[in-house]
This record gives sequence, structure tokens and C-alpha cells, in this order.
Amino acid sequence: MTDHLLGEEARVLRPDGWWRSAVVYQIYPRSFQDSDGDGIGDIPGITSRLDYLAELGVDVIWLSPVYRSPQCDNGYDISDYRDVDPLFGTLADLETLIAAAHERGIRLVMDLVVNHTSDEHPWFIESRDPASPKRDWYFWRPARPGAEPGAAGSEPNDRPAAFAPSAWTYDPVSGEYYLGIFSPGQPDLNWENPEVRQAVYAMMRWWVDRGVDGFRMDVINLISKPIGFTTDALDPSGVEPTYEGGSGPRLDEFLAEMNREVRLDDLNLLTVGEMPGSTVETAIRATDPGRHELNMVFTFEHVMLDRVPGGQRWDLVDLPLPVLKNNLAHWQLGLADVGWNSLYFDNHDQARAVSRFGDDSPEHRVASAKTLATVLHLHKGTPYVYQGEELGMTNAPFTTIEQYRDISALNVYAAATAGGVPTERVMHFLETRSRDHARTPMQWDATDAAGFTTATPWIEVNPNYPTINAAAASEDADSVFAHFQKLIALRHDNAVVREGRFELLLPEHDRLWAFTRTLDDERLLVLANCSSRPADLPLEDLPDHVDAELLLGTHLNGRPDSLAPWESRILRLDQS
Ligand code: TEU
Repeated sequence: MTDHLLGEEARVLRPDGWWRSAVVYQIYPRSFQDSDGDGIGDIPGITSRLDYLAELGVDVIWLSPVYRSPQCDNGYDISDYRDVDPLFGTLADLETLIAAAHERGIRLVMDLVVNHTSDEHPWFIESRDPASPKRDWYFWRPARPGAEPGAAGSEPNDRPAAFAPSAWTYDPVSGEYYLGIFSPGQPDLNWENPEVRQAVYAMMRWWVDRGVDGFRMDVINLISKPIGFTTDALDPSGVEPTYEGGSGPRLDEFLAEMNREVRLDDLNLLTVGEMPGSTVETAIRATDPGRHELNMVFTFEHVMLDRVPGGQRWDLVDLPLPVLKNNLAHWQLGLADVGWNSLYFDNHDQARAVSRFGDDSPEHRVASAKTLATVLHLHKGTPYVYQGEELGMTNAPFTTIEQYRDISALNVYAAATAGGVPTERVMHFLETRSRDHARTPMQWDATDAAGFTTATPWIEVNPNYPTINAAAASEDADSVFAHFQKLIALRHDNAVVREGRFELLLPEHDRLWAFTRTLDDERLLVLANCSSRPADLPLEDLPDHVDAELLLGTHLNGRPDSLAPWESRILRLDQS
């Protein structure tokens, strides 16, 4: 069936480089729309909301995992790559969703989680037997030399898992440990073994044949393990790399092979690799079109700037605006000529942008959600909208650990309290940064449970849903939703938004985010006040724009030389 999508037909369905003008909307199925009254979102629920996405104007849906899974990490632990978890529906429901999205001109990208499987995947179950041909599909290692297998401290090395105290889990049957750098329920696949790679490519082709338009690749840089991860090749410096520390030596080779074997570029599929620890340099290599690896990567740099380097996860520092905007500018300039950027503030792993980078008080929430969107969507790259971001949804006001659901939150809490960290400190971290903030149910309307479900939702609805919801937004011409619609349309209608050269202005200004985008003789000026106080514009340091055409503004205060709190403007400069 893949051949059937090659050539003319693929080009019509997915013309060359189509993803450069696309806006992607991420759906976290568990929290989007429940249709069967079990308190958990599902695929028919998503299908029932497609008209909302069409109204927003997005081009692509990225679907977080709906595969069969024991759900230890909400689906990022897959036990069958070729089936849908009954929680979310059936394969037929997914095929209906894909067809219904395509009918509306919306493409669909699957989450691809192949750094690890679930410990309930048949491949892993088979590999538990040391005599099995699949033993080498995972990383099985003996206890460290001289240590008693299974005893505390005998793990092959001291690496912690992302969501558990150790990356190694002991299997008493064979007396060995397996590697799971996220959690024991997520054993790492051994990509050094060519059979593993071929099995993954076959599965990807199977999904391409089902009509999917691309893949978002979970922690794809970790498929080639950084030196020292598996104990095979310890770094001579003795420094233990962290899992956020980048990629192993064979990453580019594996990505190019995957691209070739699945014909990702031939079929004009969208490919975005999630790459914690990637730098501009690694991203240039991975997204250089001439190398046929990926279209774009998700960097983590800008969402790690408020963490203490090498510190504990709950150690947070203030993030001054110049640090954030210069980091985005570094990526803009770094990938200006070769490669392509993805643009995001929000996703299912991040606290809500309006609470984190904006001001979610009733006074400033709407303006700051709009202005953050203006800034992000006017950068060069492919913007990602995370469900609810287009409504200005905020962090949840959780106060007790019982309200949190995420494996990461629960592990951070357990690790911190076991280590004697004061409870208030770790609770403060969770209140501001937990992944659960992104995962509270989508707020559709002011009815019970925000119209998400008729049952008790699996995680509490944010109590602000009576005012912040999609139904209210659709009746308000000045809503955050309406602003996102305009930003998306602006990108579709203006080549300068898609392809214009980026230049940061006022790089050290601590409240204004200002930049230009230039394509041939067209030039846009973006001015944003990222603070909750009025800001004067230093007109002498900005291009002349007093008579410029306003393409889009948030809430004009009418004065050319200042911006109201969280006001932003997109201006077309006169180039004559
Ligand atoms: O995330 C990778 C990742 O690095 C995050 O776990 C991040 O470090 C963490 O959220 C910080 O708190 C991907 C998925 O997006 C995430 O949902 C999964 O839990 C993880 O991989 C494992 O599959």
C-alpha cells in the first residue's frame, strides 16, 4: 500500500515542504474529550471535536499515544504498536478519525515511542529468557563486578531513571538487570541490533499505509545511547552523562536509515524528533534537508532555562526575559540557512505557558496568553499549539500530592521527601512545574466537568472552567481563541511570516520582546510588552513604525510610543 502513496498522489496529498507552512495542534487524548462516560478522553471524542479544530484553522493534529499500553506513563509505554488501547477506542475508531480529519484538510501525525517499549510488550517478555533470540533486543547486564545480584547498590551503574530511583531493574529469573532510563515499565530497546531497527521500520510503514501523515518521535536522540549509559563504554572522565545530556554516536546514522527505510522524505511525511539535550549543532545535522534525517526537532533549551544546571529538579531559578528571548534567537539564527525550527511553549510535559511565562491573574491572563502566542507564532518555524493553549488555560491550583497523577510528579515527590527536602519546597515545584498542569481536562463549556465527561474525570478539572472555556471563547470576538485564529491565518497568508529572516531587537531589554522578519522587500516588526506594567518604547532604537500598518494587535492603548501591560503589535513596515 505504501507504493500507492508514492509519486503524484503523495505529492498532491502532501506537497513538498508542506510542513513549513503548517500549524500543528497537539492532542493529549486522555484529557481531550470523553465520549463513553468513563472519565477518560478517547478517539471518538476527538472525532466529535474536529470542527472546533477546523475553526481554529490548524493544519495538523499530533496525537499523543493511543496504542495499547499498561499506562504507567499515560501511553508512553507501549505494549502493542499496531493496536489501539481499549481505553481510547478501536483501530476502526482511529481510521475513522484519520478519514474525518483528512476530509477537513487536517493531517494526522502519530506519536512514535521507540526508544523503549512497555515491559508488557511481547518483545520484552520474550527477552526475559536469556536463551531467547530477543535477549539482545534490550539491554540486559549483570550486577556490577563483585556485587550480589539483586542486592541494594548492585545495579550495573548508578544512573537514576527519569521517573524512578534507578535505571536498572533486577530480574530474579535470569539474575540480570535491564535498562529503563525512564522507568522500570519502559525498558529501552537496543537499537544497535539491526533486527530491532527493522521491526520498528516495518511498524512505521504499517502506519503510513493506514494514512498517517508523519511522526512525532519521542526522545529519539536516545535511540543511540550516550557513552556510558549502558556501562559498555564508560566515559574515561568518569562523568556520568544525564539522559538530558544529548545523543549517542550513531544517532544520525539511525535517523538516515529510518528515513530511507520508511521513505519518510519520499512520501513528504512530517517528522519531528523530540531531543532533550540537543544543541543548535545537533539540530542542524538532524534537520539539514540534504542529510534526509528529520524535518525538525523539539529543543529543550528554552524550557530548561529556569532549572539549576546539574541541580535537583525542584531547584528553580528566575528566568529573566533576555535569557529566554536570546535563547530563541540563538535557534532562529542557528537554523536560519540550514534546517528548520519547531516552535513551542506548551506541551503535555510542561506547565501552562500563561502561568509560567505570562501572568495568569484575572487582570492579565487574556492579554498575556495572546502576547505569548504572538511572539511564538511570529518566529520562523512550525508552531505547535497544545490543547487549551488557545483558550489561555492555566496551571491547576492543586494543593495536595493526592491531586497529582503523573509518574514524574509522584517520583519527584517521593525522591525529594525521602532525601529530606522540605515538603513545601517540592510542593512549590509541583505547583509551578508539574506535567499534570497540562493534563487537566480540556475546558469545553461551563457545564459539569467542563463538558469533558459525564463521569468523574481521571484528573480534576481546573476550577476556573466556568469562565475559561471554548464555548465562552467562541462568543467573544476578543478571546484568546480568536487571537490564535488570526495568528494562524496570518501565517497561512503571509510568506514573510513563514520564511522571513529573523532579527532580534533590544536583546537586553528586560520587558520588551521585539524583532523583525524580513523577506525580499517585506518587513514585519513585532513589539511585545512581556510584563504586567506599561512599557515605553525606545523609539530611537527601533525601526520607524509610527505610521506603519497594524496587522494584528492585542488591545491597543493607542499610543505609538508605549505598550500597555502584555500588549503586542505586529506591524508591516513601509519599505519604500
Ligand atoms: O519526554 C521526554 C522527556 O525528557 C520528559 O520526560 C521530560 O524530561 C520530563 O517531562 C521533565 O519533567 C517524552 C514524553 O514527551 C514524555 O511524556 C514521556 O514521559 C517520556 O518521553 C518517556 O516516554
